[in-house]
Amino acid sequence: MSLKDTLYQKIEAWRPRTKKLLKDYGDVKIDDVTIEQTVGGARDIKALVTDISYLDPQEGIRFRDLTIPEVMAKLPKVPGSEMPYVEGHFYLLLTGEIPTLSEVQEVQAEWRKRGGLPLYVVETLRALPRDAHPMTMFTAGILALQRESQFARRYAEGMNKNDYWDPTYEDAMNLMAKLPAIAAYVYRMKYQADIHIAADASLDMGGNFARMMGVDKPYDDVSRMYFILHSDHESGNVSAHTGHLVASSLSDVYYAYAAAMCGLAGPLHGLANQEVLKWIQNVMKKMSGKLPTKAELEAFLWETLNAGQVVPGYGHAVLRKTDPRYTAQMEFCKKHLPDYPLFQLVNMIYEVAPGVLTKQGKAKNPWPNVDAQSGVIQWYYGVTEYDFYTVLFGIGRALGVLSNIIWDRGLGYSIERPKSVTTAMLEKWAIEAPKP
Ligand code: HAX
Repeated sequence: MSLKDTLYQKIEAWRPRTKKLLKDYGDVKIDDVTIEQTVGGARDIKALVTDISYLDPQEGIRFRDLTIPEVMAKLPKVPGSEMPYVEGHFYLLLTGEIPTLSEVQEVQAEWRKRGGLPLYVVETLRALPRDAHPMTMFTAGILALQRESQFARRYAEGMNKNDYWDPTYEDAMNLMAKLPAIAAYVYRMKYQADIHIAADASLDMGGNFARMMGVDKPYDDVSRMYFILHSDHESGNVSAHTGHLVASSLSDVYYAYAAAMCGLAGPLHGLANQEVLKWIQNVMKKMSGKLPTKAELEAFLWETLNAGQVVPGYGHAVLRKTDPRYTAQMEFCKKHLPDYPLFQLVNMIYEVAPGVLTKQGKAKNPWPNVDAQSGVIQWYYGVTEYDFYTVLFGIGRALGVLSNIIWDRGLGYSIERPKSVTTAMLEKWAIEAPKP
């Protein structure tokens, strides 16, 4: 059965579960909310539903109930490669099932068919000044594609609610197929003398991306790993939540994903991967290229904290241990670039930074997140233009955000509209609350 038919069966089977929860148990309480949560970024409030991934503070991410090592072991691998097909991971996120090789190949064929960039998208990218940030270019390319939206067209014609998922799926597949080409175009236009490399129809997504970037093996595997690791982190992070929120007004996935990318471009979220490399390069510059000692590194970390800045790549709103996405990349580095000085420096930061952050006593989680490790791998394979790194994150994140939006439309989730209150209301409730 095709991916679309499999998905439709699953959506149909799931709909009664959501309907029953709402109809029979809608008034069951699942959470209390404190003033700290309301003022402090809605932290931990259980206000979103997703079955695609779950983030446990101690264990880290599970995709469809599988840990990262389980996903890597179970998904079909590209022949001659260490890493699985990204296409297979998308199938898993969307359906909850490990695909067979032929199911993976079906996704690959679909993306190949849909992957070309219309000329007007290329012209949109070219119209931007060359010193525009790559995330601005990437987002502009996504937004320009909105004119292709089948959802917007069918909605304008008049569409039954039960059918929303169908053109959303089509839009998501088209967008997913084109993202690597938009990203590679931005990269080659901005940093590689504006010389472009065409896709090769025989390659999978990771292989094709490496080819269009112009980076040799094993960058194809680096890309596969990178896209899979960054794909989803449940629904509350800024990019996923933004995608869900914007799509909840029935904006199509082009609008929603462009908005998600505007959120990913923030330094407390996806831009942290470029900030990490910037921070490391700054240390190396101050050390005139030689590796710092642990004591010197500690002094650099305090310098950052005392300047009222954050240590990029450390801390997390949900996690309370080392991010398993950091660990997966560390294992890759241990295998492929164990003696690389930048990797050694990253390891040294891992030894020193948690102690410094703990001593400072502010961060609830002193451990590294995904962004602390990812740039080093890119740098090693020659992608040293670190302001491009968040674009790489943006390609991967689409796998999860788009899967979620398809399911949101399949299950008929409502327009999002949390309630705000005034400061005076909070003060009144604070005084009236029974003393503990
Ligand atoms: N360096 C310095 N201070 C930090 C810190 C860090 N790495 N992490 C947290 N803190 C500070 C916060 O700024 C906050 O300070 P104030 O009380 O002065 O506001 C305090 O510690 C408590 O914060 P928290 O509850 O531990 O963390 P939050 O949930 O508020 O924020 C962040 C989570 C990820 C934004 C935060 O840890 C941070 O800024 N980290 C550095 C940037 C970064 O690596 N971001 C990427 C996160 C992963 C991700 O989304 N990738 O895309």
